[in-house]
Amino acid sequence: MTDRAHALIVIDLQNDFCPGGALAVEGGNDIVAPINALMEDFATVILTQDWHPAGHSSFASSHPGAQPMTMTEMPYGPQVLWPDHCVQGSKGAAFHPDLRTDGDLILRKGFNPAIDSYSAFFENDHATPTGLEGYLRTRGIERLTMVGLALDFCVNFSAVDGAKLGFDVTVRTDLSRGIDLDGSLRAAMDGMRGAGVTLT
Ligand code: VGL
Ligand code: ZN
Repeated sequence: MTDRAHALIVIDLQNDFCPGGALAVEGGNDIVAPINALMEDFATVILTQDWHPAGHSSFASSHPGAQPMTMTEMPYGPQVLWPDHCVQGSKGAAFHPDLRTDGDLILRKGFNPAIDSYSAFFENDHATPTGLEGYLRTRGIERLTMVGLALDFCVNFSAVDGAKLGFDVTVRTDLSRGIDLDGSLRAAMDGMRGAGVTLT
């Protein structure tokens, strides 16, 4: 029997995060087929899509002289400056062509020009909600399994926020891949564990 209170959240499985993309995560392609298969086991499937306007404040190109993969200080705190990626409507922002996209909800995030949004629940100010919490609660969903890209950024922040909000969160690390910027993967695993996320 499918557990109606348990949703699968597939994070940012988009061309720009896969090999050949602007912010490619090693092995990103390998998780597409098994994630498609996993969808069969869930009554509710949600996909998130990183969805930035051109010139987004998280792009190094928007900060004169800044190099990608360096840090800056934003009004809401420290922020990694990324290569331009997942620009709204671009091929890079599209889902991996082999990914099943017939899920229940596609949640776009990162569209606010001034704030990045790693988490599916809150923008990077940790205060502006995306509305996902309300969607899940009004549908009676209590348990979340998360998979996708990148394990140390959007999967990590989504999992920790979900756990903080009281959802029972499992991250399938075998169906996720990380960027690993300056030890970010290790820190993310420790942070998720500390927040009560189950890592498998
Ligand atoms: C992501 C960096 C920038 C992610 C999104 O999906 O993990 N990482 N934007
Ligand atoms: Zn992004």
